[in-house]
Amino acid sequence: MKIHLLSGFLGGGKTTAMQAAAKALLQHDIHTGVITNDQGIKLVDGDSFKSTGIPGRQVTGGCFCCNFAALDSSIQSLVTANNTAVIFAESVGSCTDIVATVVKPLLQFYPAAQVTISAFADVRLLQLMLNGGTNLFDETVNYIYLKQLEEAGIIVVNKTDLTDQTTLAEIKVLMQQKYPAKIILYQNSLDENDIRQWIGTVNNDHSSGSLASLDISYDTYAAGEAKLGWLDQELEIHSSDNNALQQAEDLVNLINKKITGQQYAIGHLKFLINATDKISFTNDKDPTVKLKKTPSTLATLLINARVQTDAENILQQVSAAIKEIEKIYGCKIVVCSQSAFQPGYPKPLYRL
Ligand SMILES: Nc1nc2c(ncn2[C@@H]2O[C@H](COP(=O)(O)OP(=O)(O)O)[C@@H](O)[C@H]2O)c(=O)[nH]1
Ligand SMILES: [Mg+2]
Repeated sequence: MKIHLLSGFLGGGKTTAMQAAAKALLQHDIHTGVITNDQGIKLVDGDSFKSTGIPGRQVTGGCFCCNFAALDSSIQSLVTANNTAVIFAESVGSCTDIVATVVKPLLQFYPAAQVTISAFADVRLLQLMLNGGTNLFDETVNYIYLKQLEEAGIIVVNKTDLTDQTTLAEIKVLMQQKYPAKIILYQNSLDENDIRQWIGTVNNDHSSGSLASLDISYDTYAAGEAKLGWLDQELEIHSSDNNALQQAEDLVNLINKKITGQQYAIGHLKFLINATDKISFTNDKDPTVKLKKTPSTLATLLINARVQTDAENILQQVSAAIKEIEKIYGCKIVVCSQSAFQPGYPKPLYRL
């Protein structure tokens, strides 16, 4: 069995890459599955995987390290149900210390398994981090970001299509200086050839047994996680004029506008409409989104927001956006479930 872990900060492109890789392997009849992970419970990524047909499990309510038993049972469940030979498992984007708390325990539980760890980094945020950190995020959040890169055997500098050749050349020099011993890939995860190259790289990587556990301050790590607010909300939009999808689209764009308007740094802001259409905003100035719309009296919307501010502040912005859309359109928006919190102090089950 192969277990390929994906780590790296929120919005780096983990889900995109693992979905593309799983799809590619399944097309070659290789039994592949994915495991998603989050501090929340209602997840855009987990739900959107259901509509892709890729066998998947979710570890919710905390990171892999604090929920190792749930990760283990997800692995076993995939193997029992689908005879899975290759598993991609994506850890929460605010989580680090994966080598000590996940890779090493996995190697003990599954000594015959190949375990790899790839840290994904959005090239644009990476550029800021390499140039002395960014004041976009708190320095404790920057600490987590750099620890994620430090411990991984493979670093995927992702979204290379969103930068220019000169900047990329500068980043390559800086990365080579900072991480001379690591395998570094420069990748566009929307490109099948790049995904094939990443699959080839993880396939051939047998170095995880020699990866070192991090020297890390859990107090700083916990402080960084606590800077990020988490809001998950399930909504129903009831439209008497058959315009529910237009209202969902406007609501999504308005929430993004309000949160960026407050200058809160976005880890990720994800939406799932009618359990199938996924919309994602990260830290750059993402454009507004346009959906294909059919007349409909009802639309469902799942919101996952991971943003650097108190969860209460995110909730306030979302609630204000809901009220505005209701007023403009005369529609009714019902909050079906809601969870707003800051992640707690990380308490790994194992640390080796
Ligand atoms: N242009 C571009 N966009 C990407 C790439 N990889 C991911 N994305 C987008 O970046 C956003 C965040 O990606 P996601 O996979 O959800 O990141 P995660 O939080 O690390 O799982 C999504 O809108 C993706 O479509 C890439 O290589 N190029
Ligand atoms: Mg993800």
